[in-house]
Amino acid sequence: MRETWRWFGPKDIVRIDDIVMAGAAGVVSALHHLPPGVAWGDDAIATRQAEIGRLGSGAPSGLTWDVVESLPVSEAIRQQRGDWRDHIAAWTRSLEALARAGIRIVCYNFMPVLDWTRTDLAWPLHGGGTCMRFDHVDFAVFDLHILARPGAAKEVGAPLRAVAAERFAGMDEAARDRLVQNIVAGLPGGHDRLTLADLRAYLAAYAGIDAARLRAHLIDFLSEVVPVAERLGLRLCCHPDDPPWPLLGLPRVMSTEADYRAVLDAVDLPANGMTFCSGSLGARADNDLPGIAARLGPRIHFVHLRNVQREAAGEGPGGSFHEAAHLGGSSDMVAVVAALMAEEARRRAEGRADAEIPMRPDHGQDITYDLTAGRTQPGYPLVGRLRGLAELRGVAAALAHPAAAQAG
Ligand code: DNO
Repeated sequence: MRETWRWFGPKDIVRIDDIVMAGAAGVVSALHHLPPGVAWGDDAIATRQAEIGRLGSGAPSGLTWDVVESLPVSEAIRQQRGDWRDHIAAWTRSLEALARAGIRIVCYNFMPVLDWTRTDLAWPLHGGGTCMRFDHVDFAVFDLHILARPGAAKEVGAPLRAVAAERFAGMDEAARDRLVQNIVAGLPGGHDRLTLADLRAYLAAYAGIDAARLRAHLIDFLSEVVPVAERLGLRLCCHPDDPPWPLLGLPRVMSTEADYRAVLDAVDLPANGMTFCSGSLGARADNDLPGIAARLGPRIHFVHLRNVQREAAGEGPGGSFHEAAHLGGSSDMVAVVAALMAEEARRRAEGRADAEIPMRPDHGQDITYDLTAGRTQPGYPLVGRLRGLAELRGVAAALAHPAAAQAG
């Protein structure tokens, strides 16, 4: 796999020099300053490519911008309201500009309103490090008592309602505020921090949109953009829902293998692909990660590798989890890497030009120097990701080595 590293642009706490020292070959980035619905221009893309291409000293970095993450899909497109047709046209123009710049892989997601969601951005670990965590009780506290969403009480089961009520009663104002901030935090470099009022307005807008309808909107969108991508030689790859189940009564339709199968089959072209994110998919015990990598392999255009520890075994979708070390946690990362490498070998045998799949170490725990003031960037610390990349690189090197068979 081609080792890449997510970089949020010049505002990122990690420098291009750091990425080179981490040993990555390519960069994953986006024009985070441009809002969804606006077409990306040639100049802005070229500027980001130039930033990626040089070290702090001005010398060439040797890095290239390999993957766009994300080309944002607007709420108008997801809901098919307002300017949604113009937004699809803008998305298509962005694809054309990216193709002119030689950038071929484009990741996006179709999660309504909230992208990745955690209740704690700095959960303490043994030894002093921290990680991100999703606590299903805290989330129910937010839903039932802070957002006070109409309908929440009907959806949340009685036992969880009771635990949530008790926890809410024990939280002071500061703890409640922190929970709100964590849930609506958004990505570093992004501008999608929401207020509770924004969130309520979005939820109201989704009143008539169930999972079937959202999936139909996704398929409508893909029916327009995938043929364009195919013609331009680009590969689109939808990121899974994180966590992979509905939140706040909002539908989520890219959470399981069956979800992907439905959407990949509906617009059955190679350009319609998947971002295989082991961390997002791995939050559900019923997602068979190596099996998904094998069965959907030909359509995997980009890979995120990270691990989660599911905390309540057998609880099914909706339970708590935290972000483990890359080789720790509930998912068998070696089996995942092996399945992805088998897919690469299959592509090489077929003569596919895209045999090497770009992967990035996704998220990381905050460890050592990540814990110093000014080094915090939720999910995207330097040292934690460096550790993850180094471990994954070791797995890949070992699996590729002839001595691996001998080691048994
Ligand atoms: C979180 C990320 C996601 C991802 C988008 C892709 O850290 O994995 O926010 O970038 O969902 O569109």
